[in-house]
Amino acid sequence: MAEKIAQLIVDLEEEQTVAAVRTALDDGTDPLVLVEELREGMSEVGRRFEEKEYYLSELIMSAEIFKQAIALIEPHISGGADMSKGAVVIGTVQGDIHDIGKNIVASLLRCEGFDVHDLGVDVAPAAFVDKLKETGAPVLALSGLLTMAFDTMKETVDAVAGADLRDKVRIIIGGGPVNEAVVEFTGADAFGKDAAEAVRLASG
Ligand code: B12
Repeated sequence: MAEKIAQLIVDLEEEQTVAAVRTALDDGTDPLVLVEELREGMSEVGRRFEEKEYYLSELIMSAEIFKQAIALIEPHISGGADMSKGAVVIGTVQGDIHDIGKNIVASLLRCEGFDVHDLGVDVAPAAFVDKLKETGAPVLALSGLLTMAFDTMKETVDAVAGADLRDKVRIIIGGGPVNEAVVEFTGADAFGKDAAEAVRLASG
């Protein structure tokens, strides 16, 4: 079953993907297995885009299907969470609107008991700082997939420092091209390759 869901999203079968996710949830399938399936499907869509087998319209379509599917799954993974692990502020940095990976990270953090404040996409450095002040969150998670996002990640880290919060907030970053060099460039504390690493890093 699960394998079929990844293939359905790759084939851009909107109704069938949503129906298959619904059925799997009703059958008691672990929601995290379904999230992983969707992620695999999106990775394949990304690969096809890069190989020029798919165009922008297919990307947008797959992202739309992903959003509908994750909206069905999310209540099943956040419902029982006790939020005892502390607060995390998360968002995609300014100038970047990619949010599929960020949403997976937010979902898994919620599932693991974090109180997640998701600011969405194209988030200005000042908005991250305001949310950190409001919530007192000790962890800031920044996502970005565009190379130009590295600059805004750095600006965001600088803004946190400028607000005298740097020693109180652990800043973790991620998104397709992010690596150790980006950690150094931005002044963040660490980067994670996937949502499981995000959970590990947020746990300190
Ligand atoms: C889907 C997609 C889109 C969708 C986005 C839909 C959405 N709602 O997100 C749409 C079609 C809208 C889009 C638009 C654009 N895109 Co685009 N897009 C992609 C694509 C194919 C897949 C990205 C994706 O969702 N991957 C799947 C997720 C699950 O992976 P992920 O994001 O990396 O997240 C995982 C990890 O990185 C990690 N993670 C993520 N965030 C965080 C945060 C923390 C703290 C941690 C620890 C971990 C973590 O965990 C996640 C789960 O495992 C990539 C190509 C690719 N193969 O990556 C191009 C890509 C990122 N896009 C690209 C471009 C250029 C654009 C556009 C500028 C295109 C255009 N000409 O208009 C616009 C961007 C406009 C903007 N201002 O942002 C380029 C970027 C090139 C660059 N180096 O800058 C890429 C690489 C494609 C390419 N090869 O050219 N895109």
